[in-house]
Amino acid sequence: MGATLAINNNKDRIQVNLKLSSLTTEEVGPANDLATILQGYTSSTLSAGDAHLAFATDVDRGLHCRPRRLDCKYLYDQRGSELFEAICDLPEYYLTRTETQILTKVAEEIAAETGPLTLVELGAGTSRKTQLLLDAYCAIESQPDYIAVDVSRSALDKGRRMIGETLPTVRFHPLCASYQQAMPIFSETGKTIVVFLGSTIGNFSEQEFNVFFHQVADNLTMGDYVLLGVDLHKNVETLEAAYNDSAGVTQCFTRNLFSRINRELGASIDLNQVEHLACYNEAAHQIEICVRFLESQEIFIEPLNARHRIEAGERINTEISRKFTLDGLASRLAAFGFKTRKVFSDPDNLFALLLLKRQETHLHLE
Ligand code: AVI
Repeated sequence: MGATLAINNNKDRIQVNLKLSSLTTEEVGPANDLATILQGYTSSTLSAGDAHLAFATDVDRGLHCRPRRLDCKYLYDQRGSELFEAICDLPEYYLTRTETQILTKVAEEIAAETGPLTLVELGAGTSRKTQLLLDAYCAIESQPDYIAVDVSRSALDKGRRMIGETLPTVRFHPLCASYQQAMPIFSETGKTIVVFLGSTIGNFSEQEFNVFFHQVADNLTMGDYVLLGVDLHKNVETLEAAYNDSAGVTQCFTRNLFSRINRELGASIDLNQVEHLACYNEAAHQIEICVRFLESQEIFIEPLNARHRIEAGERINTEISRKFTLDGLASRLAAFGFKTRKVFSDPDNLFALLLLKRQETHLHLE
């Protein structure tokens, strides 16, 4: 089964999905030369010029919205990715630490449950935590394929160097792309586990969550897996401390988005007058992060020659981080064709890893 995909062509994609849906992943087998497929694939993702214009357009659109908002994916330029890595090491940011503890314990069990396969990680960053998983797959497979997907090329480069040093038998394939751009590759990778760690799913709105799982289900084949990291409900103090750290790294991370707008879009926002706020909305079970402008300022978007006046006291939303309960999640995921095979948590139930298996055929004809 050598499915050749015209990846930007919905009709072709549907045809391939129809073919794949009648097979299990064991029957499909891995693509012969993943590196070659990925090379062709990368050239179809956004060019630098297109990406710059998309950034300008998205910022302009978000500033026209009420309440004003910016897409959190733009937090992760090179500086933002470095700051996020620093956040992961903060004492208040229990998420990474706890997820790492869980992974350390259960990586072998996950590999034993799934057997050898291709790992595709969405939002891989520098692949730090994933090393634990890759290590377990190296024990059951001589040269596991690992596709690291991220919008930050610098993070992917760092990950490639690290994995090259620590796990040289892993075939590391960096893919600088958004999740949506990367998903059609799932049908080219044979038996697959999609790894989505860090509770990044919490940064999606309800609607984005549904679209995401719909697309993941559509692009996977029966018998494929998803490993999902989720942050769980807990007390407000712990949650708010994680997003208002005493060293001020999260404030720098949020402000960096505005400094990126200055750098890349020709604006001249005074960052000292931009305050980071992070509060837990108990009814919505989500941390809400925004900036408050301490004095009125103009945001100029040079590529579009657009101007936005932000008044003193006005807020611009930059991120939500939703928190989950296990019961609610498993039943919601079942609706997309995912059976929860295993749930792993820490003794304090701060965080959980869900191992999901793609079940019945799920055809979606647009
Ligand atoms: C990437 N994501 C899961 C982080 C979170 O916890 O929602 C992003 C973050 N923003 C501020 N601190 C961490």
